[in-house]
Amino acid sequence: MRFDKICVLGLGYIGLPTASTFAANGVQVVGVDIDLRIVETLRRGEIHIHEPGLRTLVEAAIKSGNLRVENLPEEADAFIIAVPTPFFHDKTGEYNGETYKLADMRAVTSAAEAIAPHLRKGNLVVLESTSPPRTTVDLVAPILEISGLKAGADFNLAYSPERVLPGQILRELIDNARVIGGVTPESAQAGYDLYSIFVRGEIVKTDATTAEMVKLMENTYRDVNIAIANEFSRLADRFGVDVWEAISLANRHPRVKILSPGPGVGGHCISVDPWFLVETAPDLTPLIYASRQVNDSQPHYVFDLVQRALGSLKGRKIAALGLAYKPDVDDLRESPAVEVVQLLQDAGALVKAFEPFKPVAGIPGIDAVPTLGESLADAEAVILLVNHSSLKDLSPEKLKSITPARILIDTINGWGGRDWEDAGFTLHRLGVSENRDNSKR
Ligand code: SAJ
Repeated sequence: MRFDKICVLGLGYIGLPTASTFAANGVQVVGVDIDLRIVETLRRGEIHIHEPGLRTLVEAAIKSGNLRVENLPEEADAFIIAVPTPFFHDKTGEYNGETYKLADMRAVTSAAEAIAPHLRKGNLVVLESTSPPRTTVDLVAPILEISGLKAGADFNLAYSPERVLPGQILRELIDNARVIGGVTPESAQAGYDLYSIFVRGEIVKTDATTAEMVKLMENTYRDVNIAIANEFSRLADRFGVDVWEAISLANRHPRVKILSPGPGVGGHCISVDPWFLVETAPDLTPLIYASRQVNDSQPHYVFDLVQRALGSLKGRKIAALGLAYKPDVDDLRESPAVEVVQLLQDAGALVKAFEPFKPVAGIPGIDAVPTLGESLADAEAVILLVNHSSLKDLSPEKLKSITPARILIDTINGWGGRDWEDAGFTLHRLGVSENRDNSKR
């Protein structure tokens, strides 16, 4: 199948790189976003998200004339839906007395409704947004069929999850293996033809619901594995063990690969997607549910660690380093670091937070300062919340020269393995017991 012109709906972390990469490969792309500020920003040649290499790619795509940015879709050979699927913050489901989160599919619904009037025979529509199982067949197909055309017969419909890692999106978009699930084998083939334009990794065809499950299984697998790492950090703390040492030793086993504990699981994917499985089958997902509970409670565990280190928090001056949901990205969505800061503030601490990738963080109620120096200047304790390269590379000498604080709390193993004590600091680390008795273990 030939694709001369495509419409990409949703110009966020996935849609914008995807649209620009198609444009860079000679396809006429209409990038669509309902947010007029995003449309205007892109038309000015600027971008609204931080992702290495993205600015250059978008600029080139727009300059070449291959990428045009609009706020409504138009006729095209293919449509890609890459809109957010968060969960509702104001409503939940319930099963056996336990509450669970519900996917907010309104953006997918609106995108499909916006495509329907422009749909023609022979078109391909691909849903990329992470969605609960059966969304493509049960939600998207019926909306598109309002056009009078039949999914799988008159037009092709497929689900293809994105799997790119924020921070490495441009490379992974091209190199990662890609799954294309069609509502019919012909739809899967059409999806295959579309992504073959730029994907160098293997493209594997399947049905739409399998592809949806694959995506949810990948992120849920990671969530469950991070949950066990977080639980290990709590156990190590109780038993006087250094969890980082224990993990590195366990990982020498040829079939063990324990992930890293930390202040919790954030971002718009791993902390959200497992709920899509719980929501659709709460009776079958006790493990997934429990893992979500462990990871969601990890910021509280970190808060307890700070309290153990400092005693009463009221009026204490704390520098919080890092607010992003993970290292070396600017994304603050569902960030456990933000939650830790909020918990500290609620307990009366005077927190000055510094996020190197978003110096003016703009989170209501959080005092984010624009420089590291400002955050540290009058602090009595410093808490490392995100392993950003620039923060974990701070040496004891450097830190000593810019802060009077001598208490350090490392929630992410950024500062382990250095001689902080010689420099006059006391270092508290997540998953490393305060009461380690080296003589008897
Ligand atoms: N985290 C830990 N310990 C770890 C690894 C991660 O606490 O050992 C935390 C991170 O700090 C972060 C969260 O988990 O808060 C998620 O980070 P991540 O790097 O694991 O994943 P994301 O959300 O940035 O991207 C994931 C990826 N999925 C998998 O690795 C299975 C990516 O490939 C997906 O494309 C992306 O979700 C998505 O969009 O779904």
